[in-house]
Amino acid sequence: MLIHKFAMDEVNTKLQILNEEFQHIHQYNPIEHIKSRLKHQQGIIQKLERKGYALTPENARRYVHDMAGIRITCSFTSDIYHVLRMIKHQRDITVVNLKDYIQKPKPNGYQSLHLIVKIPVFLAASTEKTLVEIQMRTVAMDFWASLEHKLFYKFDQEIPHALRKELKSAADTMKVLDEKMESIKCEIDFVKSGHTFM
Ligand code: 0O2
Repeated sequence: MLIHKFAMDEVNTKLQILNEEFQHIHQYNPIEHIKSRLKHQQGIIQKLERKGYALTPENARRYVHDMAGIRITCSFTSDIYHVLRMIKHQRDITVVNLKDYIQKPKPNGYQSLHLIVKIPVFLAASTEKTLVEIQMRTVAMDFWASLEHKLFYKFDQEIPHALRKELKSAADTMKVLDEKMESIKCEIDFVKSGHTFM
């Protein structure tokens, strides 16, 4: 797991640099919080079992791409795509997979942008290209996903139908709220750039 920790630390440092540089230039932080975690052994076993692979270290390396995971929370949806562009510009990072559950939410209402990136970790005697999962969400998406995640485990992975319907309705409200906040931000940016409303 050490190599995944190193890769996660590298990506974390990059994100902090990008956020601070952006703050310095634009007096604004696109990133609200960053959380990171290494997947527990139990989580790795569950993922291999769910995907139907034998429990071997080779299969873990080959099929579990979120051993190192970073979650970025942003205020606005546009910030998520801004951070995505900044990540794509990093010459030593390769985006190997991108799932946009914001453009295309999951049927239960889940929204987030998921990236799997590859980053070289320079060790004393070798360079190891290592995968890190990055999930990006707005504060509202994160609120929804945390609650849904808790209920998923509380109800032993089978959330009752009535609650699922309520969660879907909350996800629709969350989308409307994010769109409203984005439009207020556009109006503020418009005024800050010296324009006035008619
Ligand atoms: P944990 O405990 O968060 O680590 P993959 O397993 O990545 O090969 P999958 O399942 O299609 O393939 O990946 P996807 O859709 O990119 O989702 C991976 C992670 O996104 C999950 O990790 C969750 O963290 C999060 N996620 C995806 N769908 C949902 C959802 O409906 N609700 C919530 N709350 N989170 C979701 P893990 O490993 O499943 O769990």
